[in-house]
Amino acid sequence: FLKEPLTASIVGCPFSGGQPRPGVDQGPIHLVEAGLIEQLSGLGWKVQFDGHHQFEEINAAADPPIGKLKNPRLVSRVSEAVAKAVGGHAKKGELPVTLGGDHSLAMGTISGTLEAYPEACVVWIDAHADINTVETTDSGNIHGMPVSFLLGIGSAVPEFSWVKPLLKSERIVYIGLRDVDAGEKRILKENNIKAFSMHEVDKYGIGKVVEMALDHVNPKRDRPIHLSFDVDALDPSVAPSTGTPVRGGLTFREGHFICEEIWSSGLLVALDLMEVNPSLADAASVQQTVAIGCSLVRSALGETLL
Ligand code: B3U
Ligand code: MN
Ligand code: MN
Repeated sequence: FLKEPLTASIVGCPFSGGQPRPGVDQGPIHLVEAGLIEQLSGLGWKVQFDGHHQFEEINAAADPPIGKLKNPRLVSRVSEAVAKAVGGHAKKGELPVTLGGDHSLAMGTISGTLEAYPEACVVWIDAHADINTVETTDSGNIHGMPVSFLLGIGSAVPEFSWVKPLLKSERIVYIGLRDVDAGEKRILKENNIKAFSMHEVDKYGIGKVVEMALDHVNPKRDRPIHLSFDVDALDPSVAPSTGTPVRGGLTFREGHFICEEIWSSGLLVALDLMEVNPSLADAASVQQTVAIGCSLVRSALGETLL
């Protein structure tokens, strides 16, 4: 699906409005400062990056909650802008690589991908399901909700009417889950959404889990793949600098293996690397998390394959 010369378009999204902890907006800045652009060029990619998105002008001065949802107007406008950016790159046959920022941005990235590739499927790597609806959210943090908006489940919020329910429940699969709210478990069940929790990773091993995940969303291996990677899917000992770390996550190799398998499928059309928060944890942990973020992106773009 990608055009030659292989081009990665970096969509830097310094945004934190989908959750309450400041600092996640600095994630993309740290990833780029750590040398990600040069590293991808070094792999032979043409890399486009003309600075991080500036969301300041999208300043929702008065943005009171809508129901429980926090910063709804801001999150909506920012993710709409991201959808346009990602969709534009994807339509040109480039690979959009979105650096978060919090995971509410995936409402934008996946909308953009589905605009360009309606038949695409989503592989969502996360400790969390991020599928709360207006009805089920307890926190009101929209980074815990993007999947429900993309599926069009739960009651509609007029502010988010630009998000088209283009994602079918059989076209998304999760790997890494271990902190899923009761309401989310019900939604996953009711909508028959396939999810491989850490329990399945332990039981079958990551190789089998990735194979089963792709068999589900992409049985003929002919659909474009959007990989949305929340760094909190990794164990906190591996990636400590993130807003909501949960024990018992993916190892360094399991995380990389997922990226390598998706790359070797030849079907990757969009990548998100989300929730790196450099203001949480000590300097060494920040450096470790940023380095792993870069390394996951490189793996998804073909580094580790011989
Ligand atoms: N499910 C909870 C917690 C959460 C979701 N995503 C993250 N945390 N990172 C919620 O707030 O919806
Ligand atoms: Mn997430
Ligand atoms: Mn998460």
